[in-house]
Amino acid sequence: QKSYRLVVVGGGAGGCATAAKFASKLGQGNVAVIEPADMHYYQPMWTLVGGGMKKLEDSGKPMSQVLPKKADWIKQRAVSFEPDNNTVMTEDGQHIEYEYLVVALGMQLNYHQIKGLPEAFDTPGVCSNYSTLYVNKTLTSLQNFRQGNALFSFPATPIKCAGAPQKIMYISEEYFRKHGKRDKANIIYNTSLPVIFGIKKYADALWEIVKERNISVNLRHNLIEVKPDSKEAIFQNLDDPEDLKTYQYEMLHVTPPMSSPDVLRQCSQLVDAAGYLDVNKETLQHVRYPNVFGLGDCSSVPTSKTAAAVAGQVGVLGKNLSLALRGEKPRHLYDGYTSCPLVTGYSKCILAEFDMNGNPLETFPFDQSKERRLMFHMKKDVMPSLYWHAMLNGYWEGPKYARKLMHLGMK
Ligand code: FAD
Ligand code: UQ1
Repeated sequence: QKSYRLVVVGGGAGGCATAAKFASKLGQGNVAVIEPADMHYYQPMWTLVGGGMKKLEDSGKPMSQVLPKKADWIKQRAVSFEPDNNTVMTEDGQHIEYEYLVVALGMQLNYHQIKGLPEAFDTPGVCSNYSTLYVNKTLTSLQNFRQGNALFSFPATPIKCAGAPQKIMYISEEYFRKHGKRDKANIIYNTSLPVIFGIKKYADALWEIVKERNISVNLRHNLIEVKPDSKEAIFQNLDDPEDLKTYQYEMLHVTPPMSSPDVLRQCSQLVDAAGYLDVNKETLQHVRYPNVFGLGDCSSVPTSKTAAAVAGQVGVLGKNLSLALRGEKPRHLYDGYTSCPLVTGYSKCILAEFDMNGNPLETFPFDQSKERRLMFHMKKDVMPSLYWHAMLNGYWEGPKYARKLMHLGMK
């Protein structure tokens, strides 16, 4: 049995950044990261991979290169938590004991909840930017597209990066135009949500874009089945569950239902009713176990789940955990900042930034609901280095100070 001052479960965006902060602070042998994956992926790049603007290989680095050298990497899947005994169990039967625990497990993709998946991914035209297994098929589907419906789905669960299901649709629309087959494509966005986007300011801008670009949007439509033999996708009307609608597809981009990871959901002491790690939404400390903190997609914080949100949380969690390690109470508060760069094609982007209450919280002193080339370059060319070099080393805590600086002297 091993014992650490700090154990971090999950070495993704939030776990890696947090481990980096504390591995240097607490020193060799005091911090462990439990993470089974060989590769660490910068997932926000997958939108661009699907559109052929980046390669899948560009989005990943070996886990061994990104996790902090001063932390012990336990290359195992966590299989259960015993918060009353300060212990995490791993798949190979190790009991890892901690003084403090940080949970950063991300989200689980549940493709299997759609009938016909994942098998239909082996057939033409079915793709998904959300997984390394299927993201390359998005570009192939665009290349092989002849004529018919290009369908884009959004599931009836919370998801990470709620803009991504439609970003690839705008990219596809431009792809078809560039390759002379726009008039052969009927582009349809079928979303489970009652809105095109959760924040009105950006939703208004997006409605203008879909109108202008002749894209059909159907609200409250939930993908429940894929029939690859007949190339049909079946959607349920969420306002009238008996009402099922069949759409033929030439291309179908699936955003899967998602949930908190099973390993977490199974530990009732740690989670809320929805299965997410039950933390105080401002301090990120667990509501029942003061030596447990959590951040990122697996937490109950009611903000839109993004890497940008994780960046802000890394700062707050870092400061509060430092206080806790010295026996003091957490007092730093997360403002709910999150951001979604809504890529609308091969050169433009709306940079949505907002807080937990759905109010815009924009960094730049201009209207970010307008499509801009500058924001596209920030997303494509600046963000990846910011992520790999600053964020994962614990140095990027979101654009809070940049925003304050740029808004100096303004209302
Ligand atoms: P993750 O980074 O997903 O890390 C979770 C880690 O936990 C993984 O390394 C996993 O291997 C590990 N793990 C899982 N199970 C176990 C287990 N049992 N034991 C131990 N470890 C385990 N965000 C933005 O800010 N901007 C964007 O433009 C954007 N676009 C996106 C586009 C797509 C297509 C996708 C998929 C995501 C996008 N995101 C974007 C969201 C962003 O990637 C996530 O919000 C972010 O990675 C969340 O960080 P996390 O640390 O919570 O989880
Ligand atoms: C951000 O901080 C971040 O995390 C590294 C992202 O994830 C890739 C983002 O997409 C965005 C937009 C931000 C916010 C950063 C700035 C400079 C506005």
